[in-house]
Amino acid sequence: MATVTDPALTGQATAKTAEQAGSGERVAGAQSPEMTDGFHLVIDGLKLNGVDTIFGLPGIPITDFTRMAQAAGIRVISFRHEQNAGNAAAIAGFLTKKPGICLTVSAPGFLNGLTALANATTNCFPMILISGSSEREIVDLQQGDYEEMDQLAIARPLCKAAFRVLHAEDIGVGIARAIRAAVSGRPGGVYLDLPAKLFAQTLEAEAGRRSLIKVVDPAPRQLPDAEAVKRALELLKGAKRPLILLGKGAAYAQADADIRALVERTGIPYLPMAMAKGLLPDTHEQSAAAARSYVLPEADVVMIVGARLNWLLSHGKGKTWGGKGHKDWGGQKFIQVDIWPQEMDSNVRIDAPVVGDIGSCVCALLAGIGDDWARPSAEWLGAIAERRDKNVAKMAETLAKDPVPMNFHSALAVVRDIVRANPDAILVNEGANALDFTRSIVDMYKPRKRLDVGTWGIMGIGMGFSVAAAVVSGQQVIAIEGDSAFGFSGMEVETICRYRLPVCVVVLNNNGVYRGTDVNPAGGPDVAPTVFVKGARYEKLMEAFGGVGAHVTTPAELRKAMEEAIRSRRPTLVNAVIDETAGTESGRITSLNPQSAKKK
Ligand SMILES: Cc1ncc(C[n+]2csc(CCOP(=O)(O)OP(=O)(O)O)c2C)c(N)n1
Ligand SMILES: [Mg+2]
Repeated sequence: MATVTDPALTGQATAKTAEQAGSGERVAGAQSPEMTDGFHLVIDGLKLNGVDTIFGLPGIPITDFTRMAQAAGIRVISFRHEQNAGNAAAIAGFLTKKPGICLTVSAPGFLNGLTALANATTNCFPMILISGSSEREIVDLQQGDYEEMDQLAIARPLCKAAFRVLHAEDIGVGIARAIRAAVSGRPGGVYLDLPAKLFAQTLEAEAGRRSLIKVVDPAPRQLPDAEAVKRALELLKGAKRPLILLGKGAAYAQADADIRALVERTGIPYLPMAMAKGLLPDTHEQSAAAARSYVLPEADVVMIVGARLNWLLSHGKGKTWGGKGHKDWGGQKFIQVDIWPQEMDSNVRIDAPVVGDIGSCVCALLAGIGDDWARPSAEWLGAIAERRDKNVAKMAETLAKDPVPMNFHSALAVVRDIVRANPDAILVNEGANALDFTRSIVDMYKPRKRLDVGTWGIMGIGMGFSVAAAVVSGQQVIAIEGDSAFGFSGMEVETICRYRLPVCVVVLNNNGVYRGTDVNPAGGPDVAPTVFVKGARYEKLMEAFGGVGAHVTTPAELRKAMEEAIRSRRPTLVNAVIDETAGTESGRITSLNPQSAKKK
């Protein structure tokens, strides 16, 4: 007898007969070959490669796909906007070293997901954006199909690789190529285009099974050259004022113990980039974070591990690094550890490039360091400690104040305590002042616990990152959000409530972008472009979907609301009203705003 159960509903992805697959005439049961189709081959191909979660948003042509994937045991997390699903996939990729999958409909859904794909590529997060698309021949002749768009061409310049599958027989190869492209070498975003017609194509199940590929060793280790390691260690050994810079590539590598050993066995002071915070606890005695403006120009040899000398590090030159003018180099020599050879010399000369995956490189460096490495001079360490202690004491004084109204510092002093008491919680952070103050005030204690706006300083990652962090880790998530930043993805509080995720969102509400005090220079009825509705009740958004809302105006109230959120693990939004005059333009990057030549 032919199988009559709908495979989609039994969780068995490939159990179709020719008649179910729509081959027309009823075939004599025993002889009819088991059939499969594009839907099931994609699901089987993903499952074969360990994909257990898809972040997406249904619609033509992928609605049935989401149902079948769920029936087949894949967790399908459905969002309210594709950009948030894309951001979720990207950060799932960062946290797990496996490509995060985002699934969208054609044209507008695809475009909504594309910002996240481009952002993932910029940040070296492995993700695959899978979008349904319209019919090739109609798109190519521009005959006006439903949601017509040449998606592959549009995606290609914005991601690491882009593929399209036209035949069911090629689904296995398409998925394998997408996975390899996303996670091997320098990770990034990959686009996989699946035209509507592909899903319904049928194939004999056995042939389908044989066409799938389980990718062997998707991110092969890349061992550094022994000469390169030797060159780097010689340079480091000769340093008088060495410094180590850790980037999010180092966090991604999941080589936590070796990275810590490298820092501790050399005794070299280190600076963590924002998402590398917690690789070693921020309270570590070798952290030079509180003396950043001293160590960057003063260091003579800097070893960069999984970070890039981009704008976030002032391109490795200019005044920040002790150069006279903004294009002038300081006197440092650089060792750079990175998987991508072309990263070297991107901004300044790299004297000792070490190319390979971070884990292998750090391992090789450790082997070369041995046990008798001479620690940096007491003079260098002492000078750093002096500045650090002074800055820490100054900050402690500011944090101890209890101004009315509450400001960034007094609110974040509470968040700092809560994170210290819950070091496994994942902190998501976006905004301008809300970002900068959180990064400098809130210490992280464990690797990959701080997720933020990354290389682009992009707003809108908040709720997508929060959902994914909770889903893939099961840990409590604390999202510290500027009120503007929150607005970019705020509707996903419904998603947080729907999946009952342990996410505590804290909106640092200063009534606007940077602050809430700007006035309309023309004096008309419109408020200034940076100003929002005063006293907005963001907490009610969470309440609307069954979560917990809290409106707080003091540090004590904030502490109570956050503690309760963490104790209950219920979706919570704390609307923390802070002084609307407290922020500065663009936070710490005011200087990037162009100045008008015309006098005001
Ligand atoms: C996608 C995107 N759009 C716009 C911006 C510009 N931008 C930078 S920070 C920010 C919001 C700052 O306000 P808020 O989140 O309330 O933080 P605050 O400084 O007030 O604490 C905006 C709109 C951006 N970085 N990304
Ligand atoms: Mg604000």
